[in-house]
Amino acid sequence: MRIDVVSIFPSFFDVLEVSLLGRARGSGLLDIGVHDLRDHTHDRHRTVDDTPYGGGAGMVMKPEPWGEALDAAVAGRDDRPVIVFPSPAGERFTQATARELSTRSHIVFGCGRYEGIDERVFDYAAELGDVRLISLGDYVLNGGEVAAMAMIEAVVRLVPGVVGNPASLIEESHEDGLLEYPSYTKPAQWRGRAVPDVLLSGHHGRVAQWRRDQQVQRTRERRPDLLPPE
Ligand code: 6GU
Repeated sequence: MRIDVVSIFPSFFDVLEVSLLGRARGSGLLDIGVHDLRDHTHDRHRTVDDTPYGGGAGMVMKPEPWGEALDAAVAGRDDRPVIVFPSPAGERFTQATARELSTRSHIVFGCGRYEGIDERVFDYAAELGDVRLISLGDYVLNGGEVAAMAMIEAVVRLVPGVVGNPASLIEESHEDGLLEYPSYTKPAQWRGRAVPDVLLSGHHGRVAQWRRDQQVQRTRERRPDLLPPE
């Protein structure tokens, strides 16, 4: 998988060198390019934004640097990319979105500031790839960088070979529509707190039933919106 990121804060993405993603990059499963939007400006001040036509608060990102940066992000490739613009005004990002994106060979993330990018950029981007505006949730971040990072991690760990044990991908929260069951390890007693007896019983059927019950109970308490209406 190839990922290109366009941002005015390219150093945010230095952290992609470490951990799971760093290993994926080292192993050749993942190739990431980070592009500084300001490298595609041509004025002395490297200007990326301007006041909005029609007035109003805040600044809007200018189209010309975005056009050049997106051209650079797709240059030399013959596969049609998906171009993701992280935006609080987008569709919600879910595990299903992550699964879909994990099947693509090339993803471009265009990280704008939350006030917005000139609307014509999205229209132009649709000539280069399949455009998606995607939001992490109903709250506002200053820019798309942190959101893109979260999406990259959620997507890349689903690429075959990136997570060492594929079984750990199947049992986790949101893959079966329920929250994860609680986990315990040794010691069996810790600071007056015991591990539930059923987990020490060695009875696989009862363990499985208990875990399923815990998943349903937790989901009902914490995320009733995930359950079918009663
Ligand atoms: Cl994707 N971007 C911004 N700027 N804020 C957000 C978001 C994205 N998702 C939730 N809040």
